[in-house]
Formats: sequence, C-alpha cells, structure tokens
Amino acid sequence: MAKERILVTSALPYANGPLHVGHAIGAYIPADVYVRYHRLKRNDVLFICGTDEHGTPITVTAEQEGITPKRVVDKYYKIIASAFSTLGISFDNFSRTTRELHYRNSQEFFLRIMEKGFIYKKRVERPYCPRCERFLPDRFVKGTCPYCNAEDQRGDQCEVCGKQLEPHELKDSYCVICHGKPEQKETEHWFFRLNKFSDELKKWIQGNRHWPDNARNFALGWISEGLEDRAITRDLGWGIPIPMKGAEGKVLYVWFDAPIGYISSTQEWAEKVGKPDEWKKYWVEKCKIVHFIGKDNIPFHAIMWPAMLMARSGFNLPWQISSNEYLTLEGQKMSTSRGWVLWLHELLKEFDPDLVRYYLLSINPERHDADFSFKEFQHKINNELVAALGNFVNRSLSFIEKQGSKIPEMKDFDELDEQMLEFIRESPSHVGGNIEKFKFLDALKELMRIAHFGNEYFQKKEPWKNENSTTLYLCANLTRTLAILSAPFLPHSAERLWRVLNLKGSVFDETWDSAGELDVKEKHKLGKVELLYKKIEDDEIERFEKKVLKTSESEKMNHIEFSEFEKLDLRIGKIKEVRDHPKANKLYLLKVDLGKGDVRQLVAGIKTVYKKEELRGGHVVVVANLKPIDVRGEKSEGMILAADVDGKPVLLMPDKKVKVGARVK
Ligand code: B3M
Ligand code: ZN
Repeated sequence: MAKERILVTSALPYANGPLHVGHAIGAYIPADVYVRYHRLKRNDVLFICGTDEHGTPITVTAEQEGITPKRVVDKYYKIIASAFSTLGISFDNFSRTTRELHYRNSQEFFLRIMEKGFIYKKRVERPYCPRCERFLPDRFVKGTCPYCNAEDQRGDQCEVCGKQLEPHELKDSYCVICHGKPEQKETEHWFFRLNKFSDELKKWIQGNRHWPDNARNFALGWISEGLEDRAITRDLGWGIPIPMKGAEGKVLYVWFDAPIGYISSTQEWAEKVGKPDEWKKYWVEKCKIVHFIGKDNIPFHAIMWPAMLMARSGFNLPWQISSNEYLTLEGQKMSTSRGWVLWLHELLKEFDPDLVRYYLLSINPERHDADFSFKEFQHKINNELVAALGNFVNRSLSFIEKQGSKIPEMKDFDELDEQMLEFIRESPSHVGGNIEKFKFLDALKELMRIAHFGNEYFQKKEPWKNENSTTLYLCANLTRTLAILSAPFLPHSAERLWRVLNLKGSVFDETWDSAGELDVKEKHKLGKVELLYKKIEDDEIERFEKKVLKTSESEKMNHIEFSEFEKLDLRIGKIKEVRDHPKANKLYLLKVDLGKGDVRQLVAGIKTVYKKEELRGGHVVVVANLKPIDVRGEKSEGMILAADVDGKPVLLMPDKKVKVGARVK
C-alpha cells in the first residue's frame, strides 16, 4: 500500500503553569498513540508541538507571581517539556512560540492576508482599568457570559458554553488584577474578515464527513448564527509586534499566532534535520493534517484557523480535529486556584509512565467527561494491566525460562492452537483499525483482549501437565505480537518486553503488520525474564493521594490555617503626606507612619475617590510585610486596605482613636 503522509499536531500548551493529568489525556497521549502506530505502519508521519508563550494567560500569571512574562515562560517551558519526555510523548519537534522564526512567520502571515484585503483597521471601545491604567484584553477581565449567563467567565472564552468572547462582551465585568470596574475606552485594532469565509467554511465542514460530531456540530452551529469579524490585535506589551506603523504598544492576538506555531515548529524541525525545505511536504504538498486538542479549543481549530489558512491560501487545511472532553478529579472539576489538581510531573515522579498512560487511556474522555480516581487507578493497574497483560507474559515466559529458555519447536496443532494462530494473524488489524478511527478506548480494549485470550489459552492447554511444545511456541509468539501492538500505548514496557524476548533491535524497528506473523523462531533463546509491571500497593496509593491532594473539607473550601493568616503583618498607620504620582494620573504617593520611626512610601490607586486633604492625618490599615514593588517608577513598601464598593475603593479606618503601629488581628 502507498505510504500516507500525515502531520500530527498537539495543542500548544500555554507555558503559564505545569500540565495536569487532564491536559495529558486531552491532547497528548492519544496523539502519541496515533503517531507511534503510524510510524510502525511505516507511514510518513511527523509529530509537532511546542509551548504557547504569548497572550494574557502568560501576563496574568506573571503579574500574579510578580515576575516577568519571559521568566514565566522559561520556567514552565522546562517543566512542561520534561514531563512530556518522561511520559514518552514522542514529538519530532517541540518548539516555543517565542522563537524568532515564529515571530517572522506570524508577521508575514499577517501582512500576506492584509495584502489580500482580509484585514482592516477599526476604532473600537475596549475595557480599560482606570486604576491599573491600562486596557484589559482577554483574561484580564472576568464577568458574566453574554450567551449563557455563566458567571465569572474569562474575557476570551466561556468555559460553560464554549463561545469565543471578547472582553467588552462580558456583563458585570471586573479587572482580575485590582477587581476594579473597567471603563470603555477608545482604541484602534486590526480585524480579520472572518465573516467573508462563512460560505467557504460551511461547505468545507459539511464536506468533512469524517469529522467527529462534536467539532462538526459546534462549527456548523456557530456559522449558522453568523460569523463576526474578529480583532486579531491586542493592547498588550507582551506578544508579537504588529508589523505596521502606528501599532506601537499592540501585539498580535495569541490565537492568531499560536496555530501558526504549528507551521513554525515544522520548519524548525526541517532545519534541525538539515533539510530546510522538507516542511513543505507537510504543509504544501499532499498531506493529512491532524490536530489533537481539548474540546475548548474547537472554535479556534474548526473555524478561525481554517479561515486564516483560506485567507492565506497555499497551505493545507486540517484534515481531522480530534478533541477530548474533560477529566474531573475524584468527581470534581480540577481547579488550580483551589489546589484541586493532579500535576502530571508529580504523578510521574511516583509511578512508571506506562502505568499513567494505561490508566489515562483506559478512561480516555473520548465521548464523555471522565473521572480520575486514585482507587480506580490502583484497581485498573492491578486487575487489568498486571493481572492480564503482565500475568500472561510473565507466566508463559517464566515457564519457558524454567525449561532452559529455548523456544520449543512447533508440533501438532489442535483446534485451540488454530484459534490462537488466527488470533495472532488478526490482532494487528483489530487494534490498528480502531486507532485509525481515533477510537482509542476500543483500541486499548482490543489490545487487552489479546492478553485475556493468551491467559485463557495457557490455562486450557495446561502446559504443566501436557505435551507443551506447540503451546509454548505459540505463547512466545503471542508475546511478540503483544509487544508490538502495545508499543504505541505502552512504549517503555513494550521495549522492556522486547529485551526479555531477546529479539534484535528495538520493538519500534518492527512493522505493525509483522505482529501478525510467527517470528519468534524455534530454538531462539529468551533473555532474562523480569516482571513487566509492579502492582500498586494500598499504602503506596494512599500516601501519594494524601501528599498531592488537599483532602480535608476545609482545604477544599480553600480555608487557610490560622498560622497562614498570622503571617500577615497588618498595622495601623497614619498618613503624613499625600502627593501625586509623577507618572500616573490616578495614583497617589503616600507617606505613612507605622510608629517607631518606620515611615513608608506607598503607592495607592485612590485618587479618583479621595481628595488629598481627606487623607492627610487619617489612620488606615497597612499590610506592612508585603514585598516592596515598583509601581511606574515609584517604590511601594506595603499596601493600604480598602473595601471594593462597585469598583471604587473605600478605605478601612478604625472607628476609635488608635495608637500608630498597633497590630490588626
Ligand atoms: N494554548 C490553549 C490551551 O492550552 C492554547 C492552545 C493553542 S493551540 C494552537 O488550552
Ligand atoms: Zn485593574
């Protein structure tokens, strides 16, 4: 059969935090199974990814952690790349969207579709935070979704209905940094004529009969509601500059540059392998492009990105979009802020990556949301992976080892042996057929069916009682079949098994279809038999669960210990002096006396509400042990407390005379 050419991409994870188990099964493990399978099929497949390092997900984290965006992405790029490598995700290239090649690509892409008339400039109103003195793009704003009324949604996308949003569309919005109420302020942005592509997109999606329902229905539904042109620039200091005059202080919207990252990463790969033009084989020549993503990324991959490609023209459109539903943790939605999350790198510190891959694949949220549970993790490993696959391999190979490790010759065949032969012959297409259809749950079931059949066969044949040459010969061969067919799912243990079988090279040098042949020959000598998998013990899983999850009710509520509260040094201070901030017209510089000669300078965003004379001599509550920060060139050595009343600060002041420096507890 002619070789197929396939480019597989996994969503570029934001480098604003580590990956959790939901990410891992969402867009990476299934993609890796798919890629490893096609490599064994000897198709021309390339696997591309990288970190997404722009946009407000990065800048919001930077502000919250008090470090620069560059430090955020450098830190998490390392953590993410290393977790992928431990898990055995076999990218051909893992890039970063902050690389120069990608800047060039994104700017060229922008200019090219601009030349073709698909980008225009428009004056618009956008949310602006008077207190922070800046525009609030995307995730800098939260509020109520205008489509489904879900509360507290981010300004870029509603997590509940999945709609792509713009911050100004949110109702009851607030600034995520200072919780103030944004104003609408005029600014200028570049828009992509998405609407122009409605018909072309519709025709194309309707023609994509091989797409899964979720992506097709979502995309067609959105088109039928009417596609609006989208702003593809943002007022933000972090991102790819717009290659135009008059665009200072603006950058490309992260969802404009991120998918172009797939192309940039392919080009980077081509350069690394010393064939700089080779990327065109995947993007320009005939090739199937398969995007693996989480379901919240569907709108961008099924509508925005294809429309961008249509506008650009000359590049392949996606052939398939494989998206997963969500993973909950012990029945609850994962939430980083509440600490209810299972980080991939922590799980991998404790458990063999193939155990993690097996369990996650066995609950793959292909069609429905699925749940990660520690008990079930232990149960499935011990009662499926160890009891079926591990047991069959160990039992039959140990038996052969005891008889001198030599594969006996094949003798007479009975009906059961015939069945076994047929099983070996047919297994590759049973497992492979499901992988090709993106049915990873079924593929894994088929794989485990082989192991179950092996156990049954061994049991029925009773080689400890009967003449056993044919039995052991076939068992050794079924083990080889299992090694090859399990390799996409369980790459590390498949390789271990290959060594035990003492076959040459690596299991990945074999072809998928050869798994249906009898290729462990008579008289071949096995290597040293070792256990393929270890059971997970009760205390092991319990200890781990305790370590990584906050299980007590109070912690689930995000309660803090008194000792944590005590860390705050809150004091009464007296305002001695009030001046205007020289560079910011909504900020004051205060001199606040905290007693015993401790006079601090504080920057406070209260100028729009309080006059200078109202403040002088007033007593306020000060967080005295806050790390000093620089606010637009002025040092701020603490913070005064205020209630947020409809976005306006109301200072907390004691209602009786209090000594300066008194502790607040
Ligand atoms: N970084 C969203 C996410 O991590 C985004 C994917 C980009 S794929 C081009 O969920
Ligand atoms: Zn603000």
